[in-house]
Amino acid sequence: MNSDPRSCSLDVDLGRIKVTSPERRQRIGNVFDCIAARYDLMRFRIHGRREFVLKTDSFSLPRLAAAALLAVVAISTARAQEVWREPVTGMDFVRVPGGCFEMGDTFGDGETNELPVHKVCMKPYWIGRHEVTQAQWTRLMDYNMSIFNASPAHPVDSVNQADIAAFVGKLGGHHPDKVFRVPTEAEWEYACRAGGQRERFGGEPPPDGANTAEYADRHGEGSMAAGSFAPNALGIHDMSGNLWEWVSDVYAADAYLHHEAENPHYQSSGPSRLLRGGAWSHDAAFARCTKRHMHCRPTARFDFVGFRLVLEE
Ligand SMILES: [Ca+2]
Repeated sequence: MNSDPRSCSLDVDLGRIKVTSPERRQRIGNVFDCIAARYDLMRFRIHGRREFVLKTDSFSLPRLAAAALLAVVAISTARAQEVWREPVTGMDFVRVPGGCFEMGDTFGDGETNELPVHKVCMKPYWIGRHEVTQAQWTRLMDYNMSIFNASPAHPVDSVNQADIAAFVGKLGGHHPDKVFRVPTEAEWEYACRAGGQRERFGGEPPPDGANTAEYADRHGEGSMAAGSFAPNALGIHDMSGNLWEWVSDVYAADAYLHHEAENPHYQSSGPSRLLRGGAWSHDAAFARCTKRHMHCRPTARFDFVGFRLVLEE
C-alpha cells in the first residue's frame, strides 16, 4: 500500500491509464488525496470530502469498462481543476473551462431581474479560489479597513470598487503580461455553478431560512476565515456565503435582455453596480448563484462586502 499522494497513479485495465508526469501528479495533488494504492485497489478522496474506489481485481468487461470510465473522468476532472498561485500575494486562481450555460433563474424561485433565462457562452478564465483575504490585501496595500479582522485569513471587507482598482493596479505591476480584474456577472455566476451546471448554490446548500453564517456553525455576526464554506465541484470556496462579492457590470433590472451571446458584460452610464453570492448578513435565499443584489454605487463600502478576482486567460 502506498499513501504518498505524489506517487499515486491510476492503473486500470492492466495499467494503461496512468498518471506519471510530475505536472500531472501536481494537478492530481491539488484535487485528489490518494489514500491507498496497490495493483488492484486505489482509493481517492476528492477535495477531502467525496471518496471513490477503483478496483481492478475483476476482469469482467463491465467492471473494467466502468473502472476505465471512472479513471478518465478523474483525470479530466483533475485537468479541469488547474490552479495557479500568484507568488506575491499567494492567491490561488482556479481555471474555469469555457462552455455554454443557461444563465439566470433556472429553478423558478428567483426574482424578475434574474430573467429571462438565456444561453450564454464563456471563454475560459481563472478565478480566485477564495475571496481576497486580509493577508493578501496587506501584501500590496498599506492599510486594511476591514471591520472583521479577527485573523489575516479573513476576507477583506468594506472595500469599494476604487479600493479594488488600486489593489489590482499594484498586483498588475508585478505581472505586466497578465490581466487581473473583478469578474463580470456572467463569469461570477458561471463559476459559482461550477462551470454552468444547474446548481442553486456554490457548494453545499445552506438549509432553508438559515443565515449563511449560521450554516457554518457560527451563530454570531460577521465574516469567517476564507474557505469556511464547502467548495463547489471546481474547488472554489465561499461563492455562496461569507461576504457578498463585487462584480463589474452596471446594474439594470433588464440587463439580461441586452446580453451578448458570448461573454456578456452589461455596461451603461447608470450609477449602480451589484453584488453576488450572499453574506453573513443575509439568509440563505440571497446566497443563490443567480441572485443579483443591491444595485449600490461603486463608491459604497459595506462590512458585508468583499471581492475575488478574475485572471484572464
Ligand atoms: Ca462570498
